[in-house]
Amino acid sequence: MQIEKYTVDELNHQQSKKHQLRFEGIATDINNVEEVLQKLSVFNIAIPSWALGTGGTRFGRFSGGGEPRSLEEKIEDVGVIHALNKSSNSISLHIPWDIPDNAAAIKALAAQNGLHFDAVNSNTFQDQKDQKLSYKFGSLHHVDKAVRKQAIEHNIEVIKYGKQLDSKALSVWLSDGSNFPGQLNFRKAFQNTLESLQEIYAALPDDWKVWVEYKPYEPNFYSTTIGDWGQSYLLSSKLGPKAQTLVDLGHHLQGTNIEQIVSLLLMEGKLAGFHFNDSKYGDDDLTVGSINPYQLFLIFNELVEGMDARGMDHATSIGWMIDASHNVKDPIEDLLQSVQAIKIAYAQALLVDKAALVAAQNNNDVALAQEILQQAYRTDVRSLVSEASLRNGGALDPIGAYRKLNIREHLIKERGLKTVATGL
Ligand SMILES: [Mn+2]
Repeated sequence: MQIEKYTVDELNHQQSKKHQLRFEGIATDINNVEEVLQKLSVFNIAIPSWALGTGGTRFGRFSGGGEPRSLEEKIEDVGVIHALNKSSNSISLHIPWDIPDNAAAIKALAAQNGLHFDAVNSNTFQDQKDQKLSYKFGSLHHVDKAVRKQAIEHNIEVIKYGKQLDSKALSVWLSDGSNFPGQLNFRKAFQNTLESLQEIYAALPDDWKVWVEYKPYEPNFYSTTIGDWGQSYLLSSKLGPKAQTLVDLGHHLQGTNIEQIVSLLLMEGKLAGFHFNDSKYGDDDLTVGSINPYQLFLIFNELVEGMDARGMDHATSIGWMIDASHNVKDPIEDLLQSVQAIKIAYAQALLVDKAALVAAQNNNDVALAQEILQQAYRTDVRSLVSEASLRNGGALDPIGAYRKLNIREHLIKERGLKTVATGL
């Protein structure tokens, strides 16, 4: 379904007095408010095609009504999100879950919704129907060269689909690892992975990147062949300038200082981008900002500082994407909440008084340094995010608008109550 802009404008109009008061309150406090608004309005976060259906666990899956039944309907759902928040102008496809049979038609549909295609994601962590060899014991690291070859060819095929859609990056996450000590020779597994990735790298177009994602455990519970940022960085360094490390917030052990990892990857020009989510225990795939919004802010503080230090464009020089999948929420509401949380953290990071922070650091004034960070973090920036959305033609309150416009009811009417999104 398409959202008529006048319906969003009407809702904005109803809330405009209250918004104006809040916005003016904060705007007078910020010296460079127009610059902050400009940065917020060009900042977009990609939506993965697998996040539009209700996720499941190994214990079960409880689908919601009106889930997208095809790639076309997934694109329409991202179109709904983007029409409301004007901050989700791209979609990231997972192959083979979402193979574009007719790339030209798919591209045209995306363009109608104001969307383009972000990174394409390969999948060698499952066996597909009619697949010749199994990935039970891994893919790019496999002891059998024939399995590695099959996985390499799959990745090259994913690049082919991505080229048809004007994607510019291949995102690789491997579940390759071992469940028990002795199962695997770590060095050989790493070398096999490197050699496989080198073949994939050779097939990348000149203006493409390959993003190497890491994860400490699950589905393997003793070792993962690309288990942390060091292993990913080692691979991406050996591969060359088109390879970079992808940080997924949920792919860290508890207590890991993710902001420090981000800072150093940025320093080395090796930060590919982000998969945003939140977690309490592990790779929980919870809504961004729902558990630890302060950590998200601290990460954005390093991102802004590090990108500015290298003269990078905040909006375009790094891949920004949500990677989450929920069991109980309406996926569109969850994604709207996630994008808002990201924009709030980004806005807060833009408010950090950098000169004062540098001075406090140079004076070893620990208390003042903390005050400066928390001054920004404790600022209620929601009206700034709303103002940026309003100026872009989006809703002041995207999730409120989604509910008031009864979009899920419309989708259920159109698609049925018992639909299951493909892929998950
Ligand atoms: Mn991820």
